[in-house]
Amino acid sequence: MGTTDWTQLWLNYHRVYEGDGAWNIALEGFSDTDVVISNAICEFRKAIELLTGEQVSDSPEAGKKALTLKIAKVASISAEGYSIKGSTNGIDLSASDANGVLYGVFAILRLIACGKRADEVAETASPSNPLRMMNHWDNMDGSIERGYSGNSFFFENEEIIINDRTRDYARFMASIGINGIVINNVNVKGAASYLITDRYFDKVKELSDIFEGYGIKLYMSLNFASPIEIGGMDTCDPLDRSVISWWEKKIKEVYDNLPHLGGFLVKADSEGRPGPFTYGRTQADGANMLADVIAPYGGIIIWRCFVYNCTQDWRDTKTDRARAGYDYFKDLDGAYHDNVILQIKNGPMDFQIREPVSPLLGGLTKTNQMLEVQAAQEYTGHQIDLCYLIPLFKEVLDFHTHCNEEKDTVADIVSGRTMGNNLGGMSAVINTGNDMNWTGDDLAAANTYGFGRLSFNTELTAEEIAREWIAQTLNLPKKEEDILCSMLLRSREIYERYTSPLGIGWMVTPNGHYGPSVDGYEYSRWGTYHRADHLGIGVDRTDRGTGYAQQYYPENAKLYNDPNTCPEELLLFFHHIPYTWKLKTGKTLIQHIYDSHFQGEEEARGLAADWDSLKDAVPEEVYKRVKERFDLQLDNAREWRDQVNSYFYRKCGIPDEKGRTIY
Ligand code: GCW
Repeated sequence: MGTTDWTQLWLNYHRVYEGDGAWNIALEGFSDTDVVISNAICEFRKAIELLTGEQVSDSPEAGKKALTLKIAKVASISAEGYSIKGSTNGIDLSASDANGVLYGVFAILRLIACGKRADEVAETASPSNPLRMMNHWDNMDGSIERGYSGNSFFFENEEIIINDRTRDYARFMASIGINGIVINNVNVKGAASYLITDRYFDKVKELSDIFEGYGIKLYMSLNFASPIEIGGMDTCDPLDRSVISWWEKKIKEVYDNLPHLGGFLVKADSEGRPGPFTYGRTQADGANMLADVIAPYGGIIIWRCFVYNCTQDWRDTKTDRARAGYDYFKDLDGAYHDNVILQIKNGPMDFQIREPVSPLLGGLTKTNQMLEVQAAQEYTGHQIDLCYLIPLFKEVLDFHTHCNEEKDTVADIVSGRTMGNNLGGMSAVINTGNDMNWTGDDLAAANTYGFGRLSFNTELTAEEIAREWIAQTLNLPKKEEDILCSMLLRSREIYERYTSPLGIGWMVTPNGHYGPSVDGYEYSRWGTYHRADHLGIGVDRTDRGTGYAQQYYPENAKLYNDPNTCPEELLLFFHHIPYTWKLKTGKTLIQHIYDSHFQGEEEARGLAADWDSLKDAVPEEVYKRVKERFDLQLDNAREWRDQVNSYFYRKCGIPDEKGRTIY
């Protein structure tokens, strides 16, 4: 494999054992004229030689054991699923479609890279979710909103970039089961509005074809105000006949040029983005108009529920940003057309290190839903601080909404199992960029990898995913793998300890969202955050306060409404609690704040020390890059510890029982 000036991430095929075979490929029911099949075979050919020294050849060297990768079409296997079984004769791979073959080949390679011999591989799987998507917040000028890994590898100077790196990116995404990619920022501005015009059709088509070769559909974020911004009209009212006919003409033109386009992602009436509210229309009016126009082409509209009043007055104690998504979208449940999916952030606020699960997930019972999470570490350390987010994603997926007797978890809902619908899934705001290691911090690639694997198989544990990622990326001996795996699994709660407590987020520098600023957002138009006073901290979201807790089904509403039953990690999200309140540990709340911040900073130092212990086990350049970030993380943890502890000590005057220095 030629060297490139970017890493191969988890497709970093390393020698696992010296094989004695020579491989041939046998196809039954599939043809390598299908580009997906051809790419799958090409991947196997390249990887098996690196992994075992064995070659794929029609004329095997003498003395080599003949091995066959038999790829057979079996109609009974679910869509995009596969069944693989190794034996002394080679490997049998069965699938019912080309994506299943591709995912089956990557599964074979993953199992071998993780230590199996070819004759030992065995796995049967089909995707947990119909849609498994990455959302790029990439801008046409090459910048990335909330991007911490360099610039966009899709866009530069308002042009679309297509090169070998593009193909590698498609390979990486296919290897983790991603089947949909939104290439541009949901804040569609300037040139991005023209992605649906002949200014960009050729390049978008070229990009779409590369994705198609890896079983991935290309999607674009759409400017709801396109009729105005590129159509020269004076309205984008979704019920205006002239607007509808503009979209009918435009979408026909788009699909004439981009026949395989998956559809559009839409952020409307949110943070200054245009939308149906401007014309007194509902979110369903907006989504359904676009959905009807795109339906003849098999396209879908993914409509984001991140709608809230971002000009609210912080003094208004009844307006609660956490309520907004449910308040705006619950009443329209069932009003959306079949090719609309509502994309819902995991929490009611905005990708904080800890939030309750959005009550809209499962609150909607007659509408297609997708879960949106953020792999980009906007509020969780900017890919400087280590924060393995898969445990957070798992918590959300496993959350019981009580929307249904037996299939009521978020994983059930977004997979379609709860409602029996076939449009749903998971999206991640991706954390990649054109840094040579793709993700800023090499260890942040565990989040990219983990989201993909989890969206394909929601039963995987955070530890299983971590170990898979480590084995394929760094191929460490067991002892060192255990150390790195433990670091990943501890990192989310360590970050939470020095930046929270107990469900309070947002004490972060405004706009940049890295580093502490306890009151940075507290008196802003963006919402209600910690409401700390000299007696206590937290927001009363019970039926005596903002009433947010009542947006959940009764079982959860009751649990959250009472501070004695509310899960302690969310206590201050739902309640205003006195500093002298005794937690389950027997500690007062204020002592917990002091202890958790001292502990968090100590544990961050523990992460850095663990990484130092791996110095001789990982490539030198990887060690150095990650070490630099741990040095920064330690500064950050200390800053958080001291600013948060000092803030609350000065607020309440209650000293630290352990007499530690608080400024
Ligand atoms: O978290 C906020 C971010 C914005 C982002 C917005 C959204 C793309 O600060 O940068 O805009 O959420 O999710 O739309």
